[in-house]
Amino acid sequence: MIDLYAWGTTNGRRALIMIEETGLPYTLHQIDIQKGDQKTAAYERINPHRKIPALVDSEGPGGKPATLFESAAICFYLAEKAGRFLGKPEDRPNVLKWSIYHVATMMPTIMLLRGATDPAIEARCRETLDAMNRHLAGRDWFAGAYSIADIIPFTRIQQISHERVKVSDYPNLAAWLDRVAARPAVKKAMGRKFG
Ligand SMILES: N[C@@H](CCC(=O)N[C@@H](CS)C(=O)NCC(=O)O)C(=O)O
Repeated sequence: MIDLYAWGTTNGRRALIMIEETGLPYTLHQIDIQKGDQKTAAYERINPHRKIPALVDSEGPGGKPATLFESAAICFYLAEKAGRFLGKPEDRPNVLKWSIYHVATMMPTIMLLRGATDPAIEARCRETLDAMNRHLAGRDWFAGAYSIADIIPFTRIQQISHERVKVSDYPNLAAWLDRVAARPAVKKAMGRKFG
């Protein structure tokens, strides 16, 4: 049995998209971060950092329970468990490098954009979006077939809302966003109501 603890934020929906894509059965536990559900002693035992999402798999490797936090780690774990979305062996290095790029470089940069008026921050964000846009020229997905390298960045790119820095200025990235958004599992996860 898989228990997913989440709320309807970019990080929460990332895990939700991933589990919907795998088709694995799961139970969703809504952790209302506005109410402070993430700060209970019971939840703290699952994630000492008191953030969503988290996942508990009662049948982890070797039949033993596995507990995960960090949405990208949850994506890697579920992809491995389902045996999908990690790419063919020849695509694996690209799945790995783009997944880590999104977590370690793209996300911390794009997160600075919210309400930013500093031209240096805007320039850094444009540089990141431009790198992804150039990579996606002539490609449907980041690394071969649709994979976690597409699932991991989706919610972060989708929530960009800035007066001057716009995804629509990056046509390959915008087209990729539409392709991911059109997937049934993504629609289901994005449409899930919280609260
Ligand atoms: N890097 C973490 C970030 C987790 C995170 O910041 N979660 C936020 C919601 S998106 C949260 O739980 N906030 C509640 C709080 O800070 O108290 C991940 O990807 O899972």
